[in-house]
Amino acid sequence: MSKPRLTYFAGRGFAEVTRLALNAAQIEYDDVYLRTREEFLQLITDGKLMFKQVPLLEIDGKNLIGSECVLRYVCNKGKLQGKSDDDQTKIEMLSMGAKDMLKGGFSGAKFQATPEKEEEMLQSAAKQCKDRYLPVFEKVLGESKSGFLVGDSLTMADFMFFDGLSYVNEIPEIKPLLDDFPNLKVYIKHFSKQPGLKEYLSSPRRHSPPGDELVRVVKIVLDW
Ligand SMILES: N[C@@H](CCC(=O)N[C@@H](CS)C(=O)NCC(=O)O)C(=O)O
Repeated sequence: MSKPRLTYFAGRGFAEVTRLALNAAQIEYDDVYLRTREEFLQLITDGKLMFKQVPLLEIDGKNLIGSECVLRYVCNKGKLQGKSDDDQTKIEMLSMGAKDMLKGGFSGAKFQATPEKEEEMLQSAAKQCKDRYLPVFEKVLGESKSGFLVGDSLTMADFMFFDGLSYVNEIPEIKPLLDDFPNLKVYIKHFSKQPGLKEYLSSPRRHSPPGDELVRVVKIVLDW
């Protein structure tokens, strides 16, 4: 069987949760980075992008799209799921919260038209995070015996939450927020030393939060 191929930009964005899950499942894959408009249009011509959007994961003879659907597929394949219906429901709820937390703007801020708008978006995301999302995850982790969000092993909820939390941890002006959430600091360390993830997170394949170069390439590829 050929190696899975994950096509996206050379940045975290919508692909990062799948990269985290593939690495945790220790599934070898190739990252294919889009750099030109032509490469993107070719994928559409080839019928690989159902809704003309990336990321695309080519795996098991399928063209999978939709970041959450792709993540679910990889979690199922890697047995990174809940062990009961109750656990699966918790996973879904926490994943939704983690997704909304990220939607607040940590990854989108860099794509704003002016530095003022970028700063405004970052600050608003930080406030939402502090008031609504981080206290919930802090409490859940305080009650967890395994150090994971649900049950005794990694699940989709962990990949989605860690993705959002990484921005908080890596954007210097937002990072002090974590001082009020000791369990989250422990969680970052615990998650980061899991097999497969430890190697990935310290490798050059793990991208930084978006910078000017990523914004430039995305604008070219998507013709913004
Ligand atoms: N719901 C999709 C959204 C993906 C998405 O918006 N991808 C952007 C790149 S980050 C894209 O391909 N945009 C092209 C377009 O909408 O024309 C997912 O979760 O994967």
